[in-house]
Amino acid sequence: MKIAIVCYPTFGGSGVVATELGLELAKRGHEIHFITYKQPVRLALLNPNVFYHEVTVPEYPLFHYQPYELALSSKLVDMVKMYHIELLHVHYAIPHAYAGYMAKQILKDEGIRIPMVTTLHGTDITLVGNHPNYKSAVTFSINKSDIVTSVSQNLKDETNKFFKITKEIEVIPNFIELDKVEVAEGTPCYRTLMAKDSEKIITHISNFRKVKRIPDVIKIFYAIQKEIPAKLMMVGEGPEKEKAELLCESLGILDKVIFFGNSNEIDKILCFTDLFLLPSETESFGLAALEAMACGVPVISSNTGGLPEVNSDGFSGYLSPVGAIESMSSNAISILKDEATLKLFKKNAMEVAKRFDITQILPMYEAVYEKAIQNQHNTIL
Ligand code: GMT
Repeated sequence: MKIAIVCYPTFGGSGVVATELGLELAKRGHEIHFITYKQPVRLALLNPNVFYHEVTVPEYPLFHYQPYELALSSKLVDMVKMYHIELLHVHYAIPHAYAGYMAKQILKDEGIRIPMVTTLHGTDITLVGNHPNYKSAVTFSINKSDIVTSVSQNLKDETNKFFKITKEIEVIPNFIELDKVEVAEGTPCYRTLMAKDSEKIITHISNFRKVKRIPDVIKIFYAIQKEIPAKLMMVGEGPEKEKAELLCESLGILDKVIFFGNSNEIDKILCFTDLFLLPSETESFGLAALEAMACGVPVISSNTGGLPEVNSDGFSGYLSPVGAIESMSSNAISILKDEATLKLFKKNAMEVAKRFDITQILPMYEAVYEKAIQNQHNTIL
């Protein structure tokens, strides 16, 4: 199939999922065209089936806001015609589903029918899309998609609760490419670079937005290091980072916390990690938690959104109510306190991650694409 994938190219779950999905589809022989404003961070172009088309928005002094949706719609139309693309897969409703719908309409006017699959990722529904300024356009573009998928059952339920959705939403969970995870037995882990043998390594990875509850991460670590020698790896960039550094300083733990910034070496960091913290306010899925689990890292998380569908309470880690710092800290300590317990949780985490291996999930997307194309074909007939 010839598929156009529209996504956000930045560090962040939806862009990562879209990129990894496209690359895997390309490996299976599909022709994949990424269409976005910047080359996605995890996109490797050395594959004859992978194309990248940049959307540029010409600046004009009259515009206070540059019309990205317009440029994206036009680019989609042009690329569909030029490369004979058969299907649009847009990740994140805002504004991609809206721009995709416009492209479909323009193409229809020229006698070209193309189906659109929209994948909902979370913040496009729970945080941004729900805002009254966006709601009607988001509802419209979801309902006008040919097939809608969501990354968790919880996100499907939330979408149906907050929007008047007339379409059935199919749940296709996020995935991990277990083959690629560099923690195979015997791989060097460079643990000694980051901590002493006696210290446990705790990690948090996110885009440091308010929704990630960064102060909770630090407070949980503060409680852990009082009981167990430990270091905290803070990976990512975002608006809460500066405050996080100040909080570490005021708690007197700055020497135990390493702020990495954005990293393309997540697997390497997870390789020497003992425990992952994700106390988010909401999380439609929690891809970062799954990536940790795939590297055999147990997860202490909140029990919000889709996290209970990923992290198995008392098995791959523990779940606590949002903001329950004490419970998260004592659960973390209970995992880290002896080697046997830690080893068991590590093994369990990897076992749960196996359910989300790309080899299980990718055929679900292929089936959805085939259905969308077939339905389109039947409508024309
Ligand atoms: O919250 C983020 O880290 C970014 C955000 C995004 O839109 O890229 O992530 C959302 O999509 C991810 C991939 O499906 C999910 O794993 C995250 O849970 C979800 N974030 C939220 O729901 C807050």
